[in-house]
Parts: sequence; structure tokens; C-alpha cells
Amino acid sequence: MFDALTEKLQQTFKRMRNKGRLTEADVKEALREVRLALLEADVNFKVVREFLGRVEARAVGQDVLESLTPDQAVIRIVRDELIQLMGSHVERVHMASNPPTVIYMVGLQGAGKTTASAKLARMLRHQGRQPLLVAADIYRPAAIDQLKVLADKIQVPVVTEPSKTPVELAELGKAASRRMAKDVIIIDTAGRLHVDDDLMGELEAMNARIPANEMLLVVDAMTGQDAVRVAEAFKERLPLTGVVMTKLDGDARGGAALSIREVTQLPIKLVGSGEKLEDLEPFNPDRMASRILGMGDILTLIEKAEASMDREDTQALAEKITKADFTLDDFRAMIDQVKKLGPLSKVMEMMPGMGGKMAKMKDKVDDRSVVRVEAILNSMTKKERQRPEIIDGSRRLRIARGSGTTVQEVNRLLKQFDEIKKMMKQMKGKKGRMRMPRMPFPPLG
Ligand SMILES: Nc1nc2c(ncn2[C@@H]2O[C@H](COP(=O)(O)OP(=O)(O)OP(=O)(O)O)[C@@H](O)[C@H]2O)c(=O)[nH]1
Ligand SMILES: [Mg+2]
Repeated sequence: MFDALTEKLQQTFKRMRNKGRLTEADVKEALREVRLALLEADVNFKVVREFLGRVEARAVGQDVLESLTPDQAVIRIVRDELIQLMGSHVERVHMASNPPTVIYMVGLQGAGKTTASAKLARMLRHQGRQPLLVAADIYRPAAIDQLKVLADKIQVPVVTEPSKTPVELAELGKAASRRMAKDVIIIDTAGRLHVDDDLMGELEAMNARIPANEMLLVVDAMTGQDAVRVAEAFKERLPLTGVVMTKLDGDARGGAALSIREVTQLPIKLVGSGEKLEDLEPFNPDRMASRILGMGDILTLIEKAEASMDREDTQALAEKITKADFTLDDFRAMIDQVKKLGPLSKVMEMMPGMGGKMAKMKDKVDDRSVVRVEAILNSMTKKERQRPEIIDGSRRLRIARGSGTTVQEVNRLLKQFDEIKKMMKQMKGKKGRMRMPRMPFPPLG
């Protein structure tokens, strides 16, 4: 997502940077390119017009043009306005002061309601809540089983009973929450192909009986401006409190994420970025803007790392690294840790300066290459991993055969390992502390 937009914006800003002094005409020219890039990303045209109006009003002033780094001043304004456009701050899923909190997940067919319900249950559990799921989609035969399978994985109970109406199921959910001492009820509702009266009526009836604390509209980012229209239609009938935008991992161009807040005034609260249950994140306008502009999202990466990595393992590894007795065994452990962050391509996307280049890199750093590296490491003996210098020609051949790879690949891995080791020694030399590399583009204050 956003790859094409990021690339276009980076090109525009690069051209602007290469100009040195900027005139008002230069800025206007750059903003025209920004406008095209946004329209191509399927952002609502009214949103684009107003957005650029705001940017231009701030960007063509004397203080910008006469500043020492006018290009950066312009980029900063674009970034600020992007953040504003997406809602300026993280909007939490609110918990009722008097539990249980009732959360409805609503939306069209296939938007990702059932998946998002389970993902949200998992997220809340990690925050120390005790969620309960209600399977209120009684129309699609497999829907209840689908939710059960997902709930099983995260060990969250599901309330369901044959031949009950959705309203009755919501009531059952509430009763069950009391009985089982659960403090959050997540109700997975049925989807329809189109916004229709029956669906709205049913949801209204449920909400009248068991009022929502949060009514979250689940929309598929891949549907672009349709998602925005659906949100407007749902909002007319239901007291929506926010949006869950799913499938941000797909090749959607980003238009929905950039337009929905401005058009509907509904905050995006959560985003789904994959099919796995851990692929749900709070929506952070600030970081999303950085990502769109190709500045990376190091903060999310670090948070993911903290959440998924074993603290003690990480500590032990960090000590090894700083002591520079880093072996291939540690290298293997490091790969394991990184893998916990998710598919490599996703991890790379969050690295500063990587955003726009991803399209070309994706093929090279796919997860299959990780599997090959692991196979090579696993084909070595413990002694070889501890003391790689003993790996001579015949050992290389054996390792290549054992792992189904080639001697060249084994050589390459050993060379890479040497380089990493060297790099680590250098970092150790610098006051013995590891430092994050500086963000290459663009240095914002
Ligand atoms: N790639 C990706 N796939 C997703 C995401 N969220 C959901 N999906 C997939 O989208 C499909 C539909 O998801 P569901 O959760 O069943 O959607 P739903 O809204 O409950 O659908 P109905 O119950 O039929 O209305 C499934 O194959 C999910 O695995 C996401 O964030 N990324
Ligand atoms: Mg469903």
C-alpha cells in the first residue's frame, strides 16, 4: 500500500530539493505534482482540493521561501497536513467505565469483520482485558464456525446458539459476560452485499436492545472510494464511533485511508495489515504520514519488536553482540527473532527510506531466502557454527548438499556473517553502545 504514492512524492520532493532556491512558482509546480500523485492514489477529489488549498496557503509564504531549507519546510507542511487529514492523533477503542464494554463490528460482506473481531479480541487480551465474542452472523452457514476456529486459536470464548435471532444473541452475549466475568463483548455481525434496509434495521434493533459503546465499521481498503461511500451510508443510519480499515497489506493505492476521515468525520481506529491474528494495529496518523512520505516507521517496528521478542533472549543476544563473540549460532537466533516481527517484506517497509523502493526490493528479500539461510545454518555442526573459521572447502560442499543449496550460497552467507561481525566490532568500538543509524531522508526537525 502507498508504494506508488510514496515513490511519486519522493520524486517530486527530490526535484524540488535539487533546485536550491525556490520561487513561488516552483512550490506551486511541486504541489501540482503532489495533487496528481494523490489523485492517482484514489484520494477523493474534494479532499485533494481542500488538502492542497491548506498546504498552499502555508507553503507559498515568504517565511517558507526565504527559509534556509525551503524544500524541507514544504515537506514539513505536507507532512503536518497529512497528519491532520488522517485525524491528527491515535483514536483509541474506548472502554466503558461500567463494564462490560459492548463493541459491534459492522460492515459489508467480506470486509473483514469476523477476522477483525478475533484480532481485536486478541489485542484486548494482550492489554489485560477479558473479551468474549458473539457470533451474530446467522445467515452465512460457515460464519459461526469461522469465528469459532479463530477464537480457539486465541482461547477466547464464543457465544452462539442455533435458531436465535441476532438481537437475542446480543442479549445472550451480555448475560454470558456477567456469568463468565468478561469485561468486553465483541459482536461479529452479518454482512450484506450492499447497504440495505434489512441489515440496517437489524443492527438498529440490536443496538436498541444492547447499546454499543463502540460501533466500528469495518471497511476494505482495497475498495478505495467505495469504502468511503459505504461509510457515509452506514453513518446515516447507525451511531458509528469509528472505522477499522482492513487489507492495508494489499496493493490498495491508499485513497480510502486518506479520504475517509475528512469525508465522514469518522476516525480510523484500527488497521488490519494481514490475515494473521496479530496483524491489527492502532491507526497512527503521525506514523502513517511518515510512511507515506517514505520516512519509514521505526517506532512501530520497535514496538513490534518489543512486543514479539523474548526479552531475555534479546538481552542475551545484545550482550553477545557487544562482547563481539558473536557466532553463527547467535546469527541463527537473531534470524529467529527478526522472523517473529512478521514477513521480511513488511519489516522492510517500515525501515526509513525503504518505502518507495519496496516494489523493486520485494522479490529479493522474500521469506524464501530466509528459509534457505536457515537450512544452511541447520546443516552445520554445532562446532562449525561456533567456530566458522574451520569451515573449509569440503565442509562447504557437505553443508550445501545437506541444505539443498549451493556452495556459492554457503560462501555468500559466510561472507555476510563476516561483514556483520566486523560491523558489530565497529559499533562496539564506538563507546560500546549500539546506535541507530540516522534517518537518511529527509531530516525533519
Ligand atoms: N490480506 C488481508 N486479508 C484480510 C484482512 N482482513 C481480513 N482478510 C481476509 O478477507 C477475507 C474476508 O474476511 P472476513 O473476516 O471473513 O470478512 P467478513 O466481513 O466477516 O465477511 P462476511 O462475514 O462474509 O460478511 C478473509 O479471507 C480474510 O482472511 C487483512 O487485513 N489483510
Ligand atoms: Mg463474517
